[in-house]
This record gives sequence, structure tokens and C-alpha cells, in this order.
Amino acid sequence: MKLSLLSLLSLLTITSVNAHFTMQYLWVNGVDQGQNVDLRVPPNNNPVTDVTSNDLTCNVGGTSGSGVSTATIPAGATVAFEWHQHAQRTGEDPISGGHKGPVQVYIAKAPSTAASLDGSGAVWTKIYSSGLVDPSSQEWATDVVNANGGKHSVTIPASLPAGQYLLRAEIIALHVASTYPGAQFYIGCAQVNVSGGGSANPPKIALPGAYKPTDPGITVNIYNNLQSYTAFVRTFPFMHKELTFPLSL
Ligand SMILES: *[C@@H]1O[C@H](CO)[C@@H](O)[C@H](O)[C@H]1NC(C)=O
Ligand SMILES: [Cu+2]
Repeated sequence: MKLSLLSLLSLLTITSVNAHFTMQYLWVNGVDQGQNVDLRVPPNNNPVTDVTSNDLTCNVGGTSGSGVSTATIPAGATVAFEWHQHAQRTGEDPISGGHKGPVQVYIAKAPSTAASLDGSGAVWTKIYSSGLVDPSSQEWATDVVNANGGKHSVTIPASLPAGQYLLRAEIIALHVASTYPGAQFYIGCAQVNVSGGGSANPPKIALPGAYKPTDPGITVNIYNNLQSYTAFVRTFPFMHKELTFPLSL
């Protein structure tokens, strides 16, 4: 009896560590757009672990938005992304408490429609990043997302030009990241049409391209009383530059 309880417990632990999730809802200025609406939906909730794979752009099958609708949003809008392990909003941790790591948001402008943008090349600007929120309690951005029903939000810089964009939110789970491949990238891309706006032309990076397997933010043991965490952005070859948030463009 004791043995079977123990094995049940270890099974449950393994299940929670292996639990995965997807982006399922886009919110625009507090309005839920509906499940999987305006989103490029991957075939399953598995993470991407190869930082050189084209799946790192917008998840598996995410290079085309054909058949995906595009949300019209005003410049300066606050958008939120909501993630879940399965197609349900209750009954489990939204993204599973065992998943610890940073939460980031990138944006890429489409020359024409968001649906036709494949996201390749240096087209992405990071507009949000949250990592190790509180070193003393080892609270991560993922803990905040779990406590917030699977949601995190960002303000789209009002200075970005009007037009169509891909918004790419990324949650990097680092619970098994001490060797590579290990870091788990959960990626969701939303299609938006920004009205209004300004004329900012911010620095851009490529995804894949910005992350390297040897990055200290990608191959990292987070269970060693980590005191700080930085997810690097490369703006030039061989050079690191971390932007300051909120981003002023
Ligand atoms: C994008 O928004 C602009 C401004 O509201 C609108 O004129 C245009 O028709 C929209 N484009 C699409 C494809 O929805
Ligand atoms: Cu998982």
C-alpha cells in the first residue's frame, strides 16, 4: 500500500513536470476575442526545444496564418495572452506550477497582411520581458501567469506605425534546462491590425537566431539559488543588448 501510494505520487510529480500548454486566447483592451481566435494554433501543446528550428518563430505549423482572422486594435492598446494546458479554464494550473521561467512578447510588422507574414529574418522587436521576479522567494514570471489565470498583458507601443503585425508571446520553461536541449519554448502568435500609431522603427532580431544553445539564459540550472536572470537579445552579431522595459520608442 505504501509502495503504491509512493509510485502514484511520483507519477503525479512526473505528470506535472511534463504538463505542457498553448496560447488559447487573445484579449484586446480587456475584451476576450474567443478561444483560438486570431491565433496560429499549433497541432499540440508540446514545447519547442531546438533554438535553431523554424518552429521557434511561431510554433509548429506557424509560418502561415492562412485561414486565421486578424484582430483590429488601436495603437497603444493593452493586449493580454491567456495560456492553458488543455482546452479548459478551470481545474488545473493554467501553465502548470512546475514550469519556471521568463515571459516575453515580441512584435513583427508585416509588409502586407499579418496572415501572410512567415516571421523569418530580423523582423522581431521585444516589447515585454519578465524573468526572475523575486530572487528571495524564487518567484518567476511563470508563477505570476499561473496566479493570474494563465494571463499576462503588454501595452503595444503607441509609436509603432499603423499596419498589420504578428504578436509573438513566449514562455521559456527552465525546469529541465541545465543541459541542452532542455529549455522549453512555449510560443503563440497572434495576428493584429494596428490602427493609428506613429513612426517608430525599433531594433529587430531574428527568431530563430537570437538564442544560442550556450546562452546563460537558455542552458541554466535554476535550482541553485539563482539571484538574477537575463534573456539576451542580439541586435548585432556577437553583441548582446538587453532592452529596458517598458520600452520607450
Ligand atoms: C486595418 O485597420 C484599418 C484602420 O482601422 C482599416 O482601414 C483596414 O481596413 C484594416 N485592415 C484589415 C485587413 O482589416
Ligand atoms: Cu510542459
